[in-house]
Amino acid sequence: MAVVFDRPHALCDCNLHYCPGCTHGIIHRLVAEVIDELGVEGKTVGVAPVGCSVFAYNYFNCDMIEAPHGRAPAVATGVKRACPDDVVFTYQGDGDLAAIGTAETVHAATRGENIVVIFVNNTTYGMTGGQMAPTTLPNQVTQTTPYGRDVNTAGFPIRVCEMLCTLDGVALAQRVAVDTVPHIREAKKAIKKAFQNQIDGKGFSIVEILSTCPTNWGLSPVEALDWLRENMMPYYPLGVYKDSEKGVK
Ligand SMILES: Cc1ncc(C[n+]2csc(CCOP(=O)(O)OP(=O)(O)O)c2C)c(N)n1
Ligand code: SF4
Repeated sequence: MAVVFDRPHALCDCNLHYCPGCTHGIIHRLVAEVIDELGVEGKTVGVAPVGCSVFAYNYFNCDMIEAPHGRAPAVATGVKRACPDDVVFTYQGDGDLAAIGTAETVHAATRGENIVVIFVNNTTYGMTGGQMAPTTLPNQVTQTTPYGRDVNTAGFPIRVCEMLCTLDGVALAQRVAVDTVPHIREAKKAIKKAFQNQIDGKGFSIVEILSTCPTNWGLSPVEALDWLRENMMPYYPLGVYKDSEKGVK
């Protein structure tokens, strides 16, 4: 019988620990499908973050390195410079990438490091219980903003793609989402383009993926997808912010 749907080879045959309705699992699958389709599993090195996706090093079949909190772009820089023929990607949450790892992210981007950054934005510190992240929306209730994020005291959320697209070293900055099948397809195309950019030596590519955290948002999986659409998408518009072939949005 013909197999029409299977686990990508680049994803290990094991159970993922993510909560029901968490979209980290979908994003893992998309990255693994791209690795399979580009035929680069044997020379791919992934860098796992601190956060819920820390166990990414158990889930991908390629070589994986665990980076200290926020330092994945620096670790990826070292790997890529030492082994330029390898295909190197980081997988990072918004607490990891846009809080403690802001400097590493901005400087790897402006240096035009030839790496792929998979940036999972769920507006919260998922693993540690739902504290405010740099991406938490204005008035969003979190463990550390029980009355909602007050921008007068906590500042405004960081729009990472909009910020990075101003840097000359960036080849691709695109924001996608994984809330619907068409969006999931678009997300995969963006991830594939980012990997292809690296193979073609084009420089730093970041794909920001709007993702859910039903557990810390206090919502069911379906409600979480609605919340993402209604609250995240207006603040974080989907689109290509920079494509070195086409310029800045
Ligand atoms: C140096 C350091 N600081 C803080 C922590 C605690 N910590 C672990 S995970 C995490 C938040 C991760 O949130 P995010 O990157 O948004 O990923 P998510 O869990 O939401 O996927 C924090 C603050 C740590 N492990 N190491
Ligand atoms: S805490 Fe949130 S981000 Fe972490 S696995 Fe659960 S739903 Fe996903």
